[in-house]
Amino acid sequence: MVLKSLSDLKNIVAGQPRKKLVLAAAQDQHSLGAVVRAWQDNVIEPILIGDKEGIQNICAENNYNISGLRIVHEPNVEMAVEMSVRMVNNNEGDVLMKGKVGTSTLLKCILNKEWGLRTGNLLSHFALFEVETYHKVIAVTDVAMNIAPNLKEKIAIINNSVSCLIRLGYTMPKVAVLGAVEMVNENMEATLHAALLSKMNQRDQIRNCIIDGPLAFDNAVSIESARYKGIRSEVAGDTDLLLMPDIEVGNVLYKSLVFFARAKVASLILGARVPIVLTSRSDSEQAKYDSILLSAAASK
Ligand code: COD
Repeated sequence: MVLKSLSDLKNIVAGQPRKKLVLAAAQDQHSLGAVVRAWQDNVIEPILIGDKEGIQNICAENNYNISGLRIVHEPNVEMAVEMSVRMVNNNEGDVLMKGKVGTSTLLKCILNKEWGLRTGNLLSHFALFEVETYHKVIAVTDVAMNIAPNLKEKIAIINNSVSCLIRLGYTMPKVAVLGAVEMVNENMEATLHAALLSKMNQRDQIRNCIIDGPLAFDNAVSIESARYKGIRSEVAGDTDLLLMPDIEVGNVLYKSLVFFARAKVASLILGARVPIVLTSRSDSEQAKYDSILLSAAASK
């Protein structure tokens, strides 16, 4: 099974029990809009932590009906985030979501050694895109958390993403490790990592997926381009997951897909005790809603 569109996520969560979602610093219009919609669709049971008056004003102005929803009043943003993370740590939530708070504030709380959501695994960001010019949904990692992952970290990032794809119903997702070129160049570290990751996959040191690389972006997503360059690969042109060399390449690709290609996106932080919805402020309400669906589909 592969996802053809982000709306397929709805079929995965249909009939599952509602997941408890804790919205940290909930006084944010797009986040509240997405959460209320997912609540009305029976996907989640939200708990809103933040400035109660701010939350109620936003909901009143936008006609979001929140009667019956649990709101915990904590006007201080840092305290609201800490309280949210502690609740999830205490098994009171299945999913954590970022509201009106900076990304690094939330990430630092999640990484807190005493009351955060670490598991011993590397945490990594995972984004799923629906883009008209590709024949299925394509996942991209890591575009927002790990800045310049080394080889060991790239293995953990692949494992987090492959586990997530398998929970969504994939078997043996195809992973393209990106470089600027498809040949190994000893001066380009990304190509060296790619070759090692491919070999480790062939030797079953990285399992449950098919890895190939280095692949340049064109031959990762276009079979014509791969054929033209004479590349024989099971992954080329049919990639399910693109592994980025670093956060800059990843973040620029993410934003290019959204702003130039009008792609739809859903994203999560993986590797913590629960999936974390951490969309950026510029993401639409639809992206936040689709990310909530993804978190519900990915949570155990
Ligand atoms: N997974 C697990 N543990 C981690 C991770 C990770 N990905 N990153 C750091 N840790 C642990 C370290 O082992 C250490 O124990 C502790 O956390 C602190 O590590 P530092 O000092 O490297 O971490 P910080 O707090 O300075 O930075 C962690 C961030 C995630 C905030 C940092 O990596 C970062 O700023 N990433 C980019 C975030 C960003 O700006 N994204 C763009 C959004 S659009």
